[in-house]
Amino acid sequence: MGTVEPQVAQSSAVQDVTDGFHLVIDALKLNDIDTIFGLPGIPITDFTRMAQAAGMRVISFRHEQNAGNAAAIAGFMTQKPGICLTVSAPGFLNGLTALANATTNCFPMILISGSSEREIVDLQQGDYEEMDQLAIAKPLAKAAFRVLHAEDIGVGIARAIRAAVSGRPGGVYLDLPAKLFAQTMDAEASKKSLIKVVDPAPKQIPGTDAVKRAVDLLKGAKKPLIVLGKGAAYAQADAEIRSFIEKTGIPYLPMSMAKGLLPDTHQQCASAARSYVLPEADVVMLVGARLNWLLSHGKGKTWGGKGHKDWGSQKFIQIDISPQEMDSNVRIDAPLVGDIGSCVAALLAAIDSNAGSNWKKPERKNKNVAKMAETLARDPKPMNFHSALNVVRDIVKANPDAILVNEGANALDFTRSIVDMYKPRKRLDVGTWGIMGIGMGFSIAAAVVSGEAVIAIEGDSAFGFSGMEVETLCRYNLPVCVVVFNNNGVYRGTDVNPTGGLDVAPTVFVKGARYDKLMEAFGGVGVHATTPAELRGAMEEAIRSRRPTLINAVIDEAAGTESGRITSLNPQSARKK
Ligand code: ADP
Ligand code: TZD
Repeated sequence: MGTVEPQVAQSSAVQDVTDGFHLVIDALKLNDIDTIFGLPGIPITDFTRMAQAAGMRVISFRHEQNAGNAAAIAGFMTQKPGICLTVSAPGFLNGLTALANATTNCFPMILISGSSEREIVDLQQGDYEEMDQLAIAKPLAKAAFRVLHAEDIGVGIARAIRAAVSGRPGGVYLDLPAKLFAQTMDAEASKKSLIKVVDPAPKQIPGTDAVKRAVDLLKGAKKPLIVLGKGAAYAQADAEIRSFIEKTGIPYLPMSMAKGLLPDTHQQCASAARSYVLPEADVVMLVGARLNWLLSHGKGKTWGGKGHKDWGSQKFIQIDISPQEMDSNVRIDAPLVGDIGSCVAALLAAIDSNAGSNWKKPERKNKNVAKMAETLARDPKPMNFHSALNVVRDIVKANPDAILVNEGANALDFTRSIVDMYKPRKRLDVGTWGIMGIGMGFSIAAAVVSGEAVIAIEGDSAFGFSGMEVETLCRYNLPVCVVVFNNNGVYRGTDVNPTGGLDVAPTVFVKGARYDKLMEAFGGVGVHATTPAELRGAMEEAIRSRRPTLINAVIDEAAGTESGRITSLNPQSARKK
């Protein structure tokens, strides 16, 4: 007994004090954040251990950019900010690309980086991994904060959460200096200092005049069209959006990550007649989609304008939570500022007519669908994008809950147009920047957050940016089936060095590479597939077994085109040859 008593006394004394490590963990948990994507090292290694000990899911990556991409897409899928945790300077910089990409795509995430000693950093005296991270993050993030004192951790986390998810979501940087983690604080006082954020993303109700303006425009329209963007997918107003579209009968075009918000096979889906409906429409309602390059800035030939800068004759209604988005490219005749759920509900209550009935029967669409079916049915040797994607299309149809991650150029464009999606937020891809490298980070987060099977369709170049994370897939035994469309290079594998020198052309990789062996190296399943039948068998088995799988799908190296669908964005010199 004599030896026990002092121990009890000692531990109760320790319990009265907490530290920065535990306060950050408590603040996150208090706000229902249960997962951290990161990579350990000074000064956050113990933090990762303590977070795991406290019951959080800590997913460790091989490179911070992939952890950051995981956090960003977790934010998109759940409306809670995804957390990425890194070490100072180089780890922070590795995570920063993902943070900037999240901000660009309106995904809520928080990049938490440990940082070196302020006194030394600010005097530039050469500390270990010295960098003024806050200053560097600011222009690339929606908001950036630093916490210097343990008693401010509660406020710091609360501000970061609000900044990430309220209004237009985005990436937030939170700088936590090494010394902060070690600071101690009275446990009772520390509890009171934490904040559980109430209503982090408040509804924004549109004005009644703005709703009327939009309804009037729609009622007067002869050929209205709805464009659904990834903001509409993010908003999780799936039922309201579907009701509005079906009640009005208006055809709709889903942007890439809005595919599946309504099934792509829906009779009002105009994807297969995109080049027909955009110039034909007289009123276009944008729902969570920006008129950026992906929509040709709302003008030019795509929209029926004569020259590439000429406006078509459409009038625009735009639903967006960001008032500054309006008029960014062309005039917005009826801006509807608010959250998509509230805006669509208001429109639904105000509209009675079947505004979409003036469109002709969808002959164009049916013709294009028939043409595509013919192309998909061919069985060329070697396999090309179409014959391989015919398989993927069937597998996704049979497994509509599976999440499809997609990157590459041709591998991206063909997958987007060939593979139908059936449910909301099931397609995750390169987004607004067309960034390569999201593949494994998105796949890991999608599997961790949803528990569903993930299918990643990857160009061989695209895969290389995050390929080392197949070890992470194996380590956490995630149900991810990676399909590498291997055509021996960037876009294709047929370029030659014009000098006849020994170096291959800049776009060409090692011929006949076996990406499947990479997965086998870590205990996952690797398959080498040269025919659609082999690909089908391997994908079916991967979905069934839920084991991490990588299928090296050999694609005709001549099949791809330069930059896929966006060849025209490559600058062409005006110099006469
Ligand atoms: P896409 O690339 O699919 O066309 P964008 O990323 O360009 O989509 O556009 C998404 C838009 O959605 C952004 O302008 C953003 O402000 C908006 N947005 C995001 N969440 C909401 C929301 N809950 N309510 C209204 N607008 C939203
Ligand atoms: N670096 C980053 C970060 N993002 C990019 N988008 C690029 C480079 C340029 N790029 C593209 O836009 S697509 C692509 C690159 C390198 C790869 C295309 O080759 P792939 O796909 O093998 O992934 P396909 O199917 O062969 O076209």
